[in-house]
Amino acid sequence: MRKGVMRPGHVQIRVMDIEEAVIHYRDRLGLIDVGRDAQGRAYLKGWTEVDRFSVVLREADEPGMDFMGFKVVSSEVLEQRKQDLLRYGCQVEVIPAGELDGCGERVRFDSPTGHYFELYAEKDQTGKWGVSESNPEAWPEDLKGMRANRFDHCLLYGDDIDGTAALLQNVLGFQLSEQVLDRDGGDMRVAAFLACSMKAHDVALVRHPEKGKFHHASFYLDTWGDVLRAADLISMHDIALDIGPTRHGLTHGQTIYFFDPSGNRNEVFTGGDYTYPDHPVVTWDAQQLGKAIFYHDRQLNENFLGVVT
Ligand code: M3P
Ligand code: FE
Repeated sequence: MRKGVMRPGHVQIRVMDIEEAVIHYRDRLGLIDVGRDAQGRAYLKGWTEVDRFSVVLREADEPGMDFMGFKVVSSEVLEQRKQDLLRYGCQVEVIPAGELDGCGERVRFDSPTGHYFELYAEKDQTGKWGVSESNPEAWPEDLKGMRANRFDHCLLYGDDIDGTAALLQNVLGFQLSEQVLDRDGGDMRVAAFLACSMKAHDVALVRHPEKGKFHHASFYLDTWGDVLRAADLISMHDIALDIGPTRHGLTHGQTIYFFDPSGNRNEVFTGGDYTYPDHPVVTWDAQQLGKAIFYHDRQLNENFLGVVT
């Protein structure tokens, strides 16, 4: 049952050189640069996103993800979910409005995999970028690079993925859309894909010995042609390619993965399945993991599975 959690609203990513990172996320991914804050963090968004920002880059000594934030439908829901999180036993920290420029109060909580998530109800609504709210044209003409249209999901690596999945499902109303089970390992779940919306997933978890690891942040493109065009841009700009263009078995999206200059993995993708509340959980066997991850190659790739920030 849904509990008023609407969508992934932001991710704060650690980068080692903020200027290089802004060039990558703005000019290669094609996100809109919405400015810097007093701490020097850079704010960006996909052009179709109605709120002020969705990606925050923070300069740090090592790459990775600081936190992922979800927008809830109202301040009342924010308060209710905060109480639920406290009752569930999470460590909850309330971060005052304005700590992120243009964002209201945030309720930050930890999770069994060591990732930090946040909920918030308010963020400045600046509207889609480059198109009007009345009689909007199809797209703005002056987008850069891959023309990513929204921040879509994160994939996170950590140890107790059952614990984090249970927290997201039981307290925040996420639905398990897909999973990978190791049939030889007593049906141990090795991956969980979770949706708070109708999408294939809004966050995904993969079992991994270390806590709090970041596998990728993903951005949505319009067409398979745009995924191929992203591959061209990756070559043109000598960006470190991970895998693709290809299709996932899991969620069936058409995808390509690459790295930002600090080594954080990015995905751009299109298509993919959808999740209604009555959909059964789709289950892949770990023996078929190659095909589940890369539907065409059907080969496991050590780099893809092993490199996380
Ligand atoms: C995706 C996606 C695994 C799968 C990744 C899938 C196991 O990133 O967007 O569907 O790493
Ligand atoms: Fe992904």
